[in-house]
Amino acid sequence: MRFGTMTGIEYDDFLDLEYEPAATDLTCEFTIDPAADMSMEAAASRVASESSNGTWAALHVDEDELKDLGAVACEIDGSEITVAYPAALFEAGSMPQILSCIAGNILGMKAVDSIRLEDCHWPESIVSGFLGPQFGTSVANEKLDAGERPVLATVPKPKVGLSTAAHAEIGEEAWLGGVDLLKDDENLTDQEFNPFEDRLTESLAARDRAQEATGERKDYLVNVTAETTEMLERVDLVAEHGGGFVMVDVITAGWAAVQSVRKRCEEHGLAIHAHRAMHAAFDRLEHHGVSMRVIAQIARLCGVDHIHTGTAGLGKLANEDTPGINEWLTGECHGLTPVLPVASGGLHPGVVDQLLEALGTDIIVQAGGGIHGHPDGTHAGAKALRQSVDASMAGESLEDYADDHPELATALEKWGAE
Ligand code: CAP
Ligand code: MG
Repeated sequence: MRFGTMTGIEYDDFLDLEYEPAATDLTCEFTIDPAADMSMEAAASRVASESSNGTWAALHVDEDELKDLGAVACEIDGSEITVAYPAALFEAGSMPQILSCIAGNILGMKAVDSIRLEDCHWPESIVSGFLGPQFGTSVANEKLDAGERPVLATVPKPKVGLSTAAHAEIGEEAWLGGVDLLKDDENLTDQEFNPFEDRLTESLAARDRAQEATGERKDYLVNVTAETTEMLERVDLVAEHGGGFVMVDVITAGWAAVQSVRKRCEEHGLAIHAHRAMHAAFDRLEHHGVSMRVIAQIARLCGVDHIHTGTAGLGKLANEDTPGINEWLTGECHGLTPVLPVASGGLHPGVVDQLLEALGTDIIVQAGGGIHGHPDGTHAGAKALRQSVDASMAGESLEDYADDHPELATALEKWGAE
């Protein structure tokens, strides 16, 4: 590579616009806005330097020992730059170590007014260090009976405050009405009003009754998120009590913890549902941070089976339309199992046809308020959601289908069919 000046290793040594990334490199695309006194070239070389093995001062070291570990800023296209990292820079299977390089100090450098990690291209040597998903999209039929339709999930509302009994009862109503999965809300873990183990056992008992009554497999995404040792104990409890899934809030828990949960879930054959609270701290700003696309890639490598990716603009949350994200989650990546995307946030039966049109049917459709806010309650709300999916799968308009499906008719009256 380009080291070898008499003055030591300097920023310039990390820029080489002639360099063609090797198949073994981790290639990252950033959008940058250089500081006022900086050219694109100067800023790009500083990004490559600080995120690999350079620093602000020229270093006088044995260059031969270091030359294979420097990143190269190898392309500048408008405000977009590409940086190629040699795989040897990274510890196999450590997501924290990789992120400390490619999404670390550089996000706060004075050399750039803003910088956003937009996309990564992962080489096989790095991918093979991670477990990846255990089940991924196959949960729809390996653990549930969704067939060709999307998997349906619900999260009881209010988010917190329901007693254990009320929570399990709402779950049972929703399962009986036609959803496959009950999910805890992100801020429900192990509080006094609804302790973890009580909720787990009562909800799984309700699940068993609903399975018996409907003849369909159902399951519970119980939120195990906690300090890591505690979280792993909760994972063990889920297995002990016969659950098939756990839910982890992956960003607040941290990727190292997610990797630990993934290993433990392998022992028990449990699938991992990834909620992504706090992702907007990284991906909401258009010009700074880390894109949801990269967060989804990280989640897949770390081994989650489902992850929330937004609702194609049809829901309640901003910044939820990341083009190509679901394709990346399900596309080929050195043999990684595909992840099932979850559409959630402000969904109701009236938007399901458009949602499936936009995102396809290999997804989880999750609704909280859009089920429990139904004028006739949770059971009717779950039926209405399932009816809207059945109508969409059959290619019928929601309004026509509602003619002889009263629960859907009421939902459309309440929220409209957009
Ligand atoms: C949905 C939800 C989810 C959000 C997360 C909520 O409830 O439970 O946490 O969907 O957003 O509390 O808002 P509603 P995302 O169905 O009642 O909106 O999936 O974008 O990460
Ligand atoms: Mg929630």
